[in-house]
Amino acid sequence: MLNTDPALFADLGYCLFPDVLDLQETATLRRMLDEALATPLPRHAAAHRRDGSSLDRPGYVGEPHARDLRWLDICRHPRVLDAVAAALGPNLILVFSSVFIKLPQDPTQVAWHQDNTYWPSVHGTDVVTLWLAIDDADVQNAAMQIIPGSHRGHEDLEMIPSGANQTLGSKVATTPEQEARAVTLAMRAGSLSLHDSYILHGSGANQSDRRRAGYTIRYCSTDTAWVDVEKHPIPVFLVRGEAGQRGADYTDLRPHITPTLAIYS
Ligand SMILES: O=C(O)CCC(=O)C(=O)O
Repeated sequence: MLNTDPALFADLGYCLFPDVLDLQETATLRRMLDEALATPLPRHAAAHRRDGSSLDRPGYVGEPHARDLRWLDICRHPRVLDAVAAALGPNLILVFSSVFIKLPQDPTQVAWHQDNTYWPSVHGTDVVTLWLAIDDADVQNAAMQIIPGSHRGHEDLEMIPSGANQTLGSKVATTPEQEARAVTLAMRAGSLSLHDSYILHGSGANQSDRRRAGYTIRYCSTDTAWVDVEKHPIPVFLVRGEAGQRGADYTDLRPHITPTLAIYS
């Protein structure tokens, strides 16, 4: 049985929140993705990665919330933020987002990894990934898998090259015992999961004739975690609560503020 109790998030490292977006909101999100795949989203200055790497590649749309206000709205959606607050508390910054797409019969895999490895500008352990299902996700179309509790101790695990047909260049070596404990985060479109940034997770090949797309949004609690904005490729947005000591580094986008395109310049 998958965990749906946010009170167990700290111990298990993940939690599922069924049906957070309604059918209409989910259909709109799916249309937004179809549009972004047909015509790439704009690259405002704010979406220009300082390391020069590409924002979009096959199976991946990078930082849509820093390129289109409608995607930003999803990251600031009250019910989405309620889910994050249930795990991280009331003071939240939005640090990254991207869409992971697996086309029908797509052989590409996401090897076991910890998210924190990929984010040198993000410091602390109260950091989560929210995975919002744009399409229904299940075992056949490569729903994400996680190993519950593998975040405990918040250790940086050794990375090794991940090999062919992989979305990410590096992976963590896992034991058969760990893999036997993995759970599949199957969910209907409009549902979401949260996972700790140190938990081991990944996804297999899409063995179905159905697409599987998920919108990943990364948040931190300002109580304990912080972002080195000098090294971070996009602006960091305060989306709920208080920013703490580093507030001057973050752009205030709390609920009473209506963002305009100026935040991308
Ligand atoms: O969507 C996937 O298959 C993997 C996503 C992932 O690994 C992540 O968001 O950290």
